[in-house]
This record gives sequence, structure tokens and C-alpha cells, in this order.
Amino acid sequence: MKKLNSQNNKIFRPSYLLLILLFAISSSSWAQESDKPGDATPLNLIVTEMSFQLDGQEKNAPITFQSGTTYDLHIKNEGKILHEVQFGRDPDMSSGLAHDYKVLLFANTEVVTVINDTEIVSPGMTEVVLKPGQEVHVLFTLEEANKGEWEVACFQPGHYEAGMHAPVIVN
Ligand SMILES: [Cu+2]
Repeated sequence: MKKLNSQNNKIFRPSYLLLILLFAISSSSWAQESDKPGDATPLNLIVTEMSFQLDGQEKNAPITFQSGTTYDLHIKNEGKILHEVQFGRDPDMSSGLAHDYKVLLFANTEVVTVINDTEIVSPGMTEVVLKPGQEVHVLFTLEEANKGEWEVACFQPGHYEAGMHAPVIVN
């Protein structure tokens, strides 16, 4: 019995946290655009060796986001090895191999990550790491200040150099 209760708590706590956060940021563009995550624009992003591919596009083709629009980005690792998904610009090459972006696209953005129906609110998402077959939903709204040219990449050692990156444009 006790075990069941503690599982219930784990499931419900993140949702409750989300409600509190929505209330707290009710003046932000995210709350104005969309009352609930269900209103978000869905996009499917397939991650594999060594590419990112949006539904209906070529591998590593540019990905465009509209500022002010709330997206539900469904990311799935269809590859055979672990991959990372990081949005940013200016990869740090100081150690020889590319290692994380110096500037992160979501540095000042509230991001909701949904894994197996559990919502995790993470201000300034750095990256998601996906084992083979794993999938997540990432919900976010970018602002006018985010407009410009960005990139999405995997920083598992050698993957960036093997071509695992794609341009990202925020309009
Ligand atoms: Cu990778």
C-alpha cells in the first residue's frame, strides 16, 4: 500500500508543479498563446546515426521555429546507440572534439519535457539524452529575442564531427 502511494505522489507532483508554474508565468507569451500543452503545434524529430530529421524533410535539413508559437517537439532515438539533442550556437572546440554549445537556445526559456506521461519543468533546458528507442516530448515557446540562426547537434564524442548537426532558424 505504502509503495503504491509513493508512486502516485511521484506521478502527480510534476503535474502540480506545472500548474503552479503556469500560474506564476501567466503574463508570459507561452501562457497567452496556449492554455494547455494540448494546444501546441506537434513536430516529429527522428534522431539516428548521424542525423536529425524532421517529418517530411531531408536528413539534417534546416529546422524552422516561429517565435511566439508553442511547439510539442516529439524526439525519438531510432538509432542503435546513445544520442544527445542540444540546441544552441558556437560549439566549444577547445578540447579538440566539439563539446556543447557556448550559447544555448533555451537558456532563458521555460521548457516542459514529458517522458512516459511525467512532466518535468526545466528552465533553460541544456539537452536531452536518449538511449536507443527512447522518446520524449519537449514543449517550448521561443520569443522574439531568440530570432536568428541556431543549430541542433549531438555532442556524444565524435558525432558532431561525423555530421550529426543541423541548422535551426527561429523567425
Ligand atoms: Cu549522436
